[in-house]
Amino acid sequence: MSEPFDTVIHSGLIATADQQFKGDLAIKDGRIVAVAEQIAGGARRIDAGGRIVMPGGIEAHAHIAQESAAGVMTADDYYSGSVSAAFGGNSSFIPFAAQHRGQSIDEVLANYDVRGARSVIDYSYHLIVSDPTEDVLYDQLPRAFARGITSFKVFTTYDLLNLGDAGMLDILTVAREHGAITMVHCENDAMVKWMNRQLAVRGLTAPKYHAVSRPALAEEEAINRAIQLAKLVDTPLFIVHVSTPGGAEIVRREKFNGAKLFAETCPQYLALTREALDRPGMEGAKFICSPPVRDHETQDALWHHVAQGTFESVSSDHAPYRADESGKFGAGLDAPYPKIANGMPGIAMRLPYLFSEGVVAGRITLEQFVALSATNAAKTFGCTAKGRIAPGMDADLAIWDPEEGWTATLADQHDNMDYTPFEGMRITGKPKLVLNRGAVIVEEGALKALEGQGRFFGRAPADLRVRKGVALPEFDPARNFGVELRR
Ligand code: DUC
Ligand code: ZN
Ligand code: ZN
Repeated sequence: MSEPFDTVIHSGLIATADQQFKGDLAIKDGRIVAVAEQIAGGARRIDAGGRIVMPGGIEAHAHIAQESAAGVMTADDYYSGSVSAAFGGNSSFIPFAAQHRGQSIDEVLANYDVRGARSVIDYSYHLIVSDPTEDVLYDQLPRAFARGITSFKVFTTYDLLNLGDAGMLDILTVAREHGAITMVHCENDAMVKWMNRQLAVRGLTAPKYHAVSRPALAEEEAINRAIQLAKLVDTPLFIVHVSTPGGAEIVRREKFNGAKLFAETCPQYLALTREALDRPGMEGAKFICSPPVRDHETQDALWHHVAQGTFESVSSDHAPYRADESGKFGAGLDAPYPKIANGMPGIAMRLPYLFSEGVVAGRITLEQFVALSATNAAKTFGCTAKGRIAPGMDADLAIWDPEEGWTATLADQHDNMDYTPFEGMRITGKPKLVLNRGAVIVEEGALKALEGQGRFFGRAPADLRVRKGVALPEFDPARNFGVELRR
């Protein structure tokens, strides 16, 4: 009789978002086909040796082979970015495909399809929409959606990206018609510009003033506004990179009240403070990201929200700009902070950091770690074959040694960067074996995958089963004008 399984992973502690149990799992043709206490056979048998077997991470926020609005290209392309992600325990990722003003969505996606073809792990895209013309809204976005690109990101700030409230309502309405989820970067543009002017006239332009220029209030105001706009249109919203307790509190309250709302925070807001921006010379520029990293009270409060379920995911927001003229310092080695590229790398550190400071430090459970790493992102972004360990799912898996202690260095990142903001951090726990659709892609610190081995995956609408929405009386036909919400 021919061997029914390609691979059996045995003697592991299988961890899902709901439970952990000792068991085996079997893989055939890239999919999980059995999960049981003991499974015999398998053309290849992998001994997990009691280590954790969990879904491979799904990185839902990364900037890969992406030009910023100012024209600066990220240091990582889909090869280096996906390799770095894989070393960090991820089996798939969803970077952004960014529209710049004047570009059609079809042109954007054609460009990213060429870039994405180099990935070693499975990938999809969130679209960034910066130029919502009639054609984009009613012809191109629906076409992208039909391809399984079911998430559109917008901004409330940056002159070349900010759509304004009315533009955002237009996108939200199109998203509603098609079942897409709108992601939003929330900072009050006028507050940031006003702060920039206050600092500039006083000559305060060193990196540390970046953190001063973007107050918590600016984020909180914009989060609240974006949520109210999405409630008006009654459509799902995802708040990216929440960096403030006030913002997280608004998210928690609105979710509790039923809004179709999802959110993430990122390791940098849990791990770093604005003191990092005050390092000597221009070192602080390495820690410039928006919204900015803040203070210890913020870290404690955000960890509390992570543990209490305010956030679906902890995402890296990997935005790799090297600390040279190709990245951070395109405007000069002593550029004022508003001209320094925004963002920091971290795709390989997201899961080790979250495991170490979350699970090992006792802040979250192993099940929460799985949910925050993969399962919730799969539900939110419609990755229907990923993020869970169950028969029929893609065999996207990571085997973790929960005890290995190590110190983070640039070499561990396997990216194209010249620094890691996590340099020197002590970490407990490491992904030892990572699989994507049954193929081993990283094993004991060695890359096993080939360039281009990853596949594009289309996605479904968000899982809204526990997000019913908030019915507005203005759109209740029985009470008002029989008005049905349309574009
Ligand atoms: N927003 C992001 O999501 N990433 C990098 C910079 C930014 O402003
Ligand atoms: Zn952003
Ligand atoms: Zn980002």
